[in-house]
Amino acid sequence: MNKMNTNNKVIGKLSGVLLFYLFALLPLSKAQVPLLQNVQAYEGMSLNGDWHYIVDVQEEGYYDYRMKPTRWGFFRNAKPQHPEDLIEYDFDQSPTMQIPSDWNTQDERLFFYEGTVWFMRRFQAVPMQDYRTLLYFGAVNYDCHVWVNGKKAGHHVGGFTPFNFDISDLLVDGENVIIVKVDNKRHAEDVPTQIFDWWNYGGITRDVRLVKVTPVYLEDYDLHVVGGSAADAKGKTCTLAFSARLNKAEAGHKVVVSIPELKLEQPFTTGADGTVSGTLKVSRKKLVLWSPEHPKLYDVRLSLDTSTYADEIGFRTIETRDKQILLNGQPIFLKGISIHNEKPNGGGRANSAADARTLLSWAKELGCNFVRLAHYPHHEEMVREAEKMGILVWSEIPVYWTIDWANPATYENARCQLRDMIARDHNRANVIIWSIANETPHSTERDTFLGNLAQYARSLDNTRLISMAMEVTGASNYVNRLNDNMNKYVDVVSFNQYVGWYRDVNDAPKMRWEIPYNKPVIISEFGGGAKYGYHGAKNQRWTEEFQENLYIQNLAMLDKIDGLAGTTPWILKDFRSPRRVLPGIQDYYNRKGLFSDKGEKKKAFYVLKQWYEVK
Ligand code: GCB
Repeated sequence: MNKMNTNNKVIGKLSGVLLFYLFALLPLSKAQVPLLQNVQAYEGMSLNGDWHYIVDVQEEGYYDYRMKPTRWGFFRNAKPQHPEDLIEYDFDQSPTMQIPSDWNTQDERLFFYEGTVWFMRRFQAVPMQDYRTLLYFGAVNYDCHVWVNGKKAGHHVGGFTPFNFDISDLLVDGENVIIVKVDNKRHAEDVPTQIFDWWNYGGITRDVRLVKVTPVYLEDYDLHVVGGSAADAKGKTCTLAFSARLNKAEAGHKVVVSIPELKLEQPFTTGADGTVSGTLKVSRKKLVLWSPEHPKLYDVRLSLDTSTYADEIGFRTIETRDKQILLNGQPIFLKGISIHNEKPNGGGRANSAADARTLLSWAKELGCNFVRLAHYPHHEEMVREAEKMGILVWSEIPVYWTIDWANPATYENARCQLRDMIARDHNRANVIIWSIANETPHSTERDTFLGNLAQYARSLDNTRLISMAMEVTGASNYVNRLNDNMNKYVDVVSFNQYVGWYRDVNDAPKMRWEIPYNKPVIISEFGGGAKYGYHGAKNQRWTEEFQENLYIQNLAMLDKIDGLAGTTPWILKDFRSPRRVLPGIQDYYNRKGLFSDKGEKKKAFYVLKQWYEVK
């Protein structure tokens, strides 16, 4: 018996719960719809598991020999009908790969591969009146086309944000086939661009689900506590702001939000544009605010007409006052660490709550109350687990290094990634910073691009802080000046600096930092490489002692920065990068981790931990 038959049996059982609504005769459309808020609350069926795959180096399954998209592509999942038929592929005879995953660590032939791989799986569907079906992908890196039963469902670009298609009209009664073409080739106009310092893991890297929704559903909702808590603390009541949007502009739908523990329940009725908004009042004494020390989440029920969905939402305020960051009205020092979304043991994309818990528990052990999820939106579970563990989050889009600033399509790509990052996580109390870029070279085009992104982020969410990892533009006489036109758009001024690694560690005590903006400062990166277990003198590069000394010198230097409100050293764990080729030391790992790729602690870990203990 092949593996796909086994899967079909399991799915067949599950399909009893999932019945699909079919409009067999309606015209077929490409059906990407805005991201569904809190997909986890919906009934559905996981499409994780074994998918057949075909490696397609020349995109034989997509283009004809004149490089024109072909009607006869692999998405047809064709089978010979007659003995003489020529069909040069067969998904059912091709190997299977566990999804979600990156192909680089699943098939050793694909370790360095950057190109196209096709995936196929089947599932059973049974038609049912009154529901629609969304096909949801947590993330696919990088460019993907999706077909259901040979018909195009849609196309998506961007490797780290979720997306969903309404595939109701493409489903058939009985066996259905999904085919996904994934291409992770790099291009200068992409986001990220052609070069970046992390592994370009390809594939369907996050969960795939079928999601059952009513024809009119709650596409998005937001619930947060209003205002700075400094102001609220004086009053007797707090205000919670609620807003929601249906997938259709229809008036007269009843939306009820309730928080049983606070005995709050409030109905709203949608206007002609299909939205609602309003406030709920709660006694200040009763409302327990979310904080790292007490990461309180409330069970929240949201109902639309006759359906009810559950979420867990925390309430906190975040604001800046001069050079301070205030959480719930109180100054906070952000004891952070940068993290890549890579598995804790060895490489590979992290793709589960268990991976997230391990990485975050290491950050906790270090004494962190904050993590920088670099350089792209991480798995949703990283954010959710961090929220439960009381860890604040900086979340970022991969506008990294030298983006094609003047290209409108590149801007549109970055804008969509920003939109979907915010769409997914804007109800998570622990997310306090949206970061729009990392180490970008100064130019007028870049300022326009990033200025527009910053304004767009604020228009989507004005309840959080905006930042980006900047660079100091050079030091003369040991004076480092931060001079970036983007200063006016950000709430928090952040920059990366590598004294001790890309310049001499002995410069550290002499360094002065001039940051001419009355805003809090985060050092979003510093650090240096060490190979775990390699010991020697403190001036011997790659030893743990070298890295330890670098941390000692840097922390003493940072302590002198006026307005320092936090730091996220680079980085929690050694991570794979094609730029790091030194044999015997790097072996394709960036070795700046405080933990090795296998999770062993290096000496510098204890230096930072001690510093955080007294911060
Ligand atoms: C940086 C980048 C980061 C690199 C790091 C390094 O400034 O932001 O992505 O991995 O330096 O190790 O050089």
